[in-house]
Amino acid sequence: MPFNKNRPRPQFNTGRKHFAVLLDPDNLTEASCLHLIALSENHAVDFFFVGGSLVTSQNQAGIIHLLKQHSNVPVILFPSSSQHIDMQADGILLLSLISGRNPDFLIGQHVISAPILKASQLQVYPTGYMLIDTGRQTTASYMSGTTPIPYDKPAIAACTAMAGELLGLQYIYMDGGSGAMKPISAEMITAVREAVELPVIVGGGIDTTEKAIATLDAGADVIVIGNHIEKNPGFLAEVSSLVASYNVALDVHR
Ligand code: 1GP
Repeated sequence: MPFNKNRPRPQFNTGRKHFAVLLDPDNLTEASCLHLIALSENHAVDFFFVGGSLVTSQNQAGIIHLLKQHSNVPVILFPSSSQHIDMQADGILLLSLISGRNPDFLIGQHVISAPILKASQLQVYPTGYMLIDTGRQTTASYMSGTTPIPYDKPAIAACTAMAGELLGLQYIYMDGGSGAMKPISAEMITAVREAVELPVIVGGGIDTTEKAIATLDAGADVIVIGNHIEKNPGFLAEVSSLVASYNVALDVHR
C-alpha cells in the first residue's frame, strides 16, 4: 500500500501495551482538543482514534486538522461509515462488524470505501469489530441495527474473534460502547486474548484506574478511553502512566 514517507507510520507493536484516546468530534471544542493535545505531549499517548457511531457535527475535519498541526501522535480514523474517511489522518480502522449480521457493516461500506482507500496514503487496519452488551443499548448497536454479544457469553466472543482471524482480519476491537455502564468483563477479554494471536483492542466504560488495570491484566493490547477523558482530562495522565508501567514490566521480563 502506498504510504507517504513523511508521515508517521503508526504501528501496534506486539508484546507491548498501547493507549488510544478516542476523540468524538461531537463532544470536542477547539479549546478542549488543544488541552488534550497539550496533555498528550507530557503523557504518552500511542494513538488518537477520531470518530464515533454517529457524528452529527461538521467538526471532524477541523479536529483532525488541529491534531495534525499540533501533535505527532498518529491519528487513526474510527469511522461509522464511508462518509467519514479523511485524508488528513494517518490511518483508518477498517471495521467489519463481525458481532452483527448486517451486511452493510460487514462488507457494504467497505466496497464503497475500497477505491478511495486504495488510492489514499492512509494506513489501513483491517479490524474485526465486536460490540458487547454492557447493560443498555448503545448508539453503535442501534445505528448498525445489530445485536451485541451477550455480556456473559465469552465463548461467543472467542469464536467470533477466531472467525475474524481465520477470515484474515488483523486486529480485534471489543467495544462495550462509549460511556458504557460497566466495561467488558475480564473473563471475556481473556477468552478472546487466548483464542487469537491478533492484537486485541478494548474500550467502553473504562472510567477508573482499577477498570483500566482489570482490562490490561485480562489481556487487552490496546486500551481505548474516550468519555471519561472528555469529562476528566487528568485521567489521560493516569492511564498513560499505568500503560508505561506495564511496558516497563514487560521489558524486564523479555
Ligand atoms: C467507545 O471504545 C470506545 O467506542 C471508548 O469508550 O467513551 O466509554 O471510553 P468510552
